[in-house]
Amino acid sequence: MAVVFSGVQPSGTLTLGNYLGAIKHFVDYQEEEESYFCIVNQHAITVPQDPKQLRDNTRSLAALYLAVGLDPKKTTLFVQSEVAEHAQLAWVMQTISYVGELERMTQFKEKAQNRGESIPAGLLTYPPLMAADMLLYKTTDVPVGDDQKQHIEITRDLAGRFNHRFGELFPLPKMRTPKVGARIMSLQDPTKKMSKSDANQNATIRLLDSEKDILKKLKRAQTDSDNTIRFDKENKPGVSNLLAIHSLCTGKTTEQLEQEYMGKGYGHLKVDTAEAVIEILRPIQARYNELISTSELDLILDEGAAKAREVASRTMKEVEHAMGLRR
Ligand code: AQP
Repeated sequence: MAVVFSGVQPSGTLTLGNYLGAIKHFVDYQEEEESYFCIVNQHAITVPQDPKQLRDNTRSLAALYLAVGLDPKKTTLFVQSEVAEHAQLAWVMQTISYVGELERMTQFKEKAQNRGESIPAGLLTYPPLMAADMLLYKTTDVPVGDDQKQHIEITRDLAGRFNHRFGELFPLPKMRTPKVGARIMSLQDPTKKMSKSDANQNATIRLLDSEKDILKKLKRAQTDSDNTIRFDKENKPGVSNLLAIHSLCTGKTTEQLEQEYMGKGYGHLKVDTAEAVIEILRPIQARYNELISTSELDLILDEGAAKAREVASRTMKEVEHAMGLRR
């Protein structure tokens, strides 16, 4: 039986990258027998967060999950910190993780940069927490963008290590990335992924941006000086990123777009890409605005946490039995 799990950090308003690379696809996966979509707020606190902002972002992310089409009748939507077993299993996973393998993680190296003596230990132990998230539900499939490859690999290593030492308990989860859109790039530096915590506001399109802002940001997107519209990630990363976004929002292939824009300037591509993004986001924003201040949102999250707890506490008992932590 397939069990699907994925999470998003409430570390800022979601970007078009989070949407096209991950949550857009969650809607298809909710048709599987069992699926869990989590707001991973304990991951978010591995870097400093303002408490009020974190609370607001958590609520906002829950409303966005629903606005893109997740249906609480089909799937379990919940907040990580409301299911205590995540932190419990994360501790167990830390005890079987090696400092060396955690220090080699790209995300750790990037986020720990320039912090001198003040690197939060949670940045290092982020992967065992992420492994716990998936393993608690005996997850088989994880829909994520391709920046998460290393995290899925280490989860598989930890699951295998646990099974080897304490007996077969966890399936090894498989990563599921979309063929196109697995990595949407920054609009200001197209060699870097679009990221919700990017300080440069022009680098990201956020799912709640106004139409005016979307147009402005796309008009300012970095391209190149060669003025031909061609999909070539290596040599033309900015133009290729625009073509990928356009293609994902309209359903046209990048080859069709190359034909359509032959002989036209970058300005045309930018404006049309903005229109395509606005079209995709319009119904999501409308639904979001209906949901954000309703108590229905809290009810859904309460019920989701209760459902998740049932499964998570069962797994945690099995883990503790296997390890000799229960009398
Ligand atoms: N640029 C991207 N293109 C495609 N997919 C992406 N994802 C993130 N950025 C892109 C996917 O979105 C999901 C949720 O990500 P996350 O919240 O767990 O954290 P992240 O990957 O670290 O995303 P951000 O936006 O870069 O957050 P910050 O800035 O807080 O670190 C994941 O499935 C991810 O692959």
